[in-house]
Order: sequence, then structure tokens, then C-alpha cells
Amino acid sequence: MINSIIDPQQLNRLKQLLAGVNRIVITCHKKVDGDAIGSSLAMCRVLRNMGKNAIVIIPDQLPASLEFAVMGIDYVTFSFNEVKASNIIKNTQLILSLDYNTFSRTDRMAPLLEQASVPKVLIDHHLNPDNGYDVTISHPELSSTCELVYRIVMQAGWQHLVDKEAASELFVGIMTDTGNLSFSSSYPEVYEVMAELMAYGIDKPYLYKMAMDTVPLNSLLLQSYALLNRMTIVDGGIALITLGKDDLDKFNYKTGDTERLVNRPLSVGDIYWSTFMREDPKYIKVSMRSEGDFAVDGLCKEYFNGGGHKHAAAGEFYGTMEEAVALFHTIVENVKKQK
Ligand SMILES: [Mn+2]
Repeated sequence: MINSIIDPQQLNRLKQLLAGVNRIVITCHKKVDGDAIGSSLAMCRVLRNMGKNAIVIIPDQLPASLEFAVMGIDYVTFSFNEVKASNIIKNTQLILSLDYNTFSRTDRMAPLLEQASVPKVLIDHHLNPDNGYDVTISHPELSSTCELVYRIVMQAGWQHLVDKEAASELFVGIMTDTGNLSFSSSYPEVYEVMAELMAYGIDKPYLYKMAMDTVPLNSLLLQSYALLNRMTIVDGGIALITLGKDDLDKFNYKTGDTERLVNRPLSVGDIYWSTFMREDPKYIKVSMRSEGDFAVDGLCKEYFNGGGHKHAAAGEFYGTMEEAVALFHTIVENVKKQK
């Protein structure tokens, strides 16, 4: 049995709000990821099983790689059905915000959600949630919003409203937000939550395969090409991968196709710092990853107007790829001097 960590006052307020409404809108952040779609759809299933008229509205297109996680339930994509989605929001009695801390994360849905004069509930694990929610269930210490939704469901006594599909969706969101339990956010209780979800009869090998180990062929080929032809190793420990527009066009590049490419050089034992530069339409997107004592957030902030975490950061470069690569080598020299 997992510990009850949800503030009982907030949970009771949520139950009271739910008791008084029928029409409920569930929203998540743009650039929908596994945790966002998993937590939203699972919450929707629980509420429908409660007899509510609940619907998920996502801001923009669900990536093809996450379509498996929908498992037959309907949802609305705001950017495709703006009129329909707007009407649903205007007529709803309750708004749930899942997996985001501020309305601006919902892109062009934000003004509608902000202006809606119905109660609003935040269920999220990002730092610094917006004020002004009627119920705020914010737990930045948790692995994922999917874990949080599961904890809410258990503590509220809604176990019987969870079905195999909802359990599967929650399982997917925990896997994707924790790098399949590899990140430091996967403390022991996350395993207990996953064990309890498995009791609903989910197909774990299938979900793992679909969530963690499936890529489109052109993405596999593009990444192989990048590693073979566009990677430079400096001093045995520093990797730079560059992909120009011509490279991307050759492989019919779509958003998401270079996912995790920047991490791959770190699989080599001696490599501790990896940088990936991709020529996007308006700028060169720069991503960095590192291991051990070497921090990349400061470098992304100082040289590429970006930031992030110690071992994972990103930024942008305005100029040509040649200039970006030249700057990279200058940074390498500066880093060596400081050592
Ligand atoms: Mn999340």
C-alpha cells in the first residue's frame, strides 16, 4: 500500500467540485508527451466510469509515436478543431489542468482557459504552479503526473473506477517521464505504484516496446547517418553531432526524429560531454548532455541563450552552422583553459 500524500483538504474540495458537475474538460501541455497524454486520458476514463461527461482537449497534434497510448478513447485536438474545442471549453463546468504549471503551456488554448469562469483544478508535478486555482494538487517531488493521478485515485477511494486501459496509460506516462525508471526521480515507491498498476492486467512488454523502443525507420536511418557521418570526437571525451538542412531533408525529417540522438555518444565510456546542433528554420538548435562533474547548463546559458539542468541543457544559435561549429570549438578551448 503506497503512502497517502495528497492534502486531504484539497482532495475533499476536488470531490465536492466533482459531485456538483457533469461536464468536465481535461487539458494538458503543448508538445504532448507520454505523461501528459497518459495522465489526461486515464483521468478521463476514471471520471467517465464515475458517470461524468469528461473529455480531454490537447493543444496540438499528438505525436504518431504516442497514438498507441490512446487505447480507443476519444479526445479533441485544439489546433485541428478550434471551434469545437472552444465550444466545449465555453460550456464546461470544471477545468482540470494536468502536467503543467501555467496556462501559457497550453499555447493558444490559454486565453480561453484563463477566461473561463468555472472552477479550475491543477494536478501537476512541475515547480511553481500558478496561483488562482480552486484546487491545487502540486507535487514536484513526484516522478510524473501519472503517478500523482494514481495516488489521487487511490486516496480518493476510486480504485474500482480504474480499468486496464487507464492503468496502461498511467504506466506509460511513468515510464516515459522516468526514462523507464532510470532517472533519479524513480525512488522506491514509484516501483510500488507500477507494481499496483500491473495488477490491472496491463501488457507490460507491449507498453515498453511501444513507449521506449519504437522509432520510425527514417528516424533510425537519420540517427545512424548522423553518428557515422556527422559526429566529431574531440580529445576522446567530447562529441559534436551536426545536422544541416540538406541532411534533414534527405531523411524527410519530422519533429521528434532526432529524439535522444544527443544522448547516444555518452554510451561510450570515455565520452562525458555531447553536443548536437540541428539546423532548424529560424536558428540552429543546440542540445547538450553530460555525465559526472561536467555541467552543461551554464554553457548553454552563456553561449546559446538557453539553459536547463546540470546534465541536460539546450539553447539556440542565430547564424550559420559553420559559425556555430566554430563557436563550439572556442567553447572547448575555453573549457580546457579553465580545467
Ligand atoms: Mn510530466
